[in-house]
Amino acid sequence: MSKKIAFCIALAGALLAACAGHGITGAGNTGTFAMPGEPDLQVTYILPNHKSGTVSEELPTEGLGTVKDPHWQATLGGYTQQQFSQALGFPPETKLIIKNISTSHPHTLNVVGKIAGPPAVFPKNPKLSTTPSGGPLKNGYASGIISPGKSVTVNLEKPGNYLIGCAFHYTFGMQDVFVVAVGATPGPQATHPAR
Ligand SMILES: [Cu+2]
Repeated sequence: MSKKIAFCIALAGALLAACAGHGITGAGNTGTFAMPGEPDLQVTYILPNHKSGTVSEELPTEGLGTVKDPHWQATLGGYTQQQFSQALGFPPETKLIIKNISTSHPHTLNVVGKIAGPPAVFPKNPKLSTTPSGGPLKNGYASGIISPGKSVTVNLEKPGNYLIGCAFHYTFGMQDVFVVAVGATPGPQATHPAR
């Protein structure tokens, strides 16, 4: 066996060990380790990215519309993962892109609260920050101001039902439910955009 082949086998084994040791709950997907018997050789590994998804946002009156969601027993609007406003659903460990599809208004995505289940009752006047909170989607998360056409990325980690809204347009109908759960799917869409 040539030295090169032996090295490759060792590398593959080390990578497998690193992958197996990584588990499915880790937040990071890169790391460094030393090769056995080769203390000067550092190997950096990059595991495949987590699943990704995209949420688009804009005012209901800009085109997304509003939907009376029968499951959540609430009027939802301003956010979609398909075409028109809907409750959002993604599995944990999703790398989520939040895209402002408006051509003229800045928007945000803030987590207003966490609920056990329906009905979704939105607080009247929550204090919603326009300063980015950083960190994963959780109670108190704030995307910060997203300019028209721009995006921010957030990781989904903890399962839950989150009430979300826009810091600028919460009272203009930008209120939604965001479900993070294994097998979560989006809710029914607004049937036509409000203009
Ligand atoms: Cu907004």
